[in-house]
Amino acid sequence: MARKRHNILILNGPNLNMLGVREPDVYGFQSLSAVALECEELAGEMGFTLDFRQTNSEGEMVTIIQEERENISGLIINAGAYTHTSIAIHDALKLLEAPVVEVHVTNIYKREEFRRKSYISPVAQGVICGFGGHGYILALNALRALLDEE
Ligand code: DHK
Repeated sequence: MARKRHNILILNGPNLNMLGVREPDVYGFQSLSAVALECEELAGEMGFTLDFRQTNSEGEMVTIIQEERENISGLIINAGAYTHTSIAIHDALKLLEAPVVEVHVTNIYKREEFRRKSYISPVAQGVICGFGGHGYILALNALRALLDEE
């Protein structure tokens, strides 16, 4: 029987469009478009359809999650600073049946105290942080393993 083609959404929040430029000593030199290219290549090899997005707006993140909730087999989310503040994104993620993988470029537990609280983690299958842009690749591999189990 033919395998189902999985649609994966990678959703990035505020300031992640500035990767490579913003605090490179903290976030590294890799741009978000370079991360997107690597993810697209791997997703293609895995047979996934990938939608890679970024927005600076909390409301738009909520709208995207609502709109995509029935289309996606998995979500990788880096909500940027909204990770630490957004009950709205937390609530939107509860709409999903698909697994959610939370990603952060940096190790949020090694930084300021206010970054240690995540509103995403309680509604995520797992969390990957501290591996730079490679975290998104790790997240795609994690999703593939989860979807293979289905
Ligand atoms: C990205 C941000 O923009 C911060 O606000 C978070 C996260 C950490 C990251 O490491 O990818 O605190």
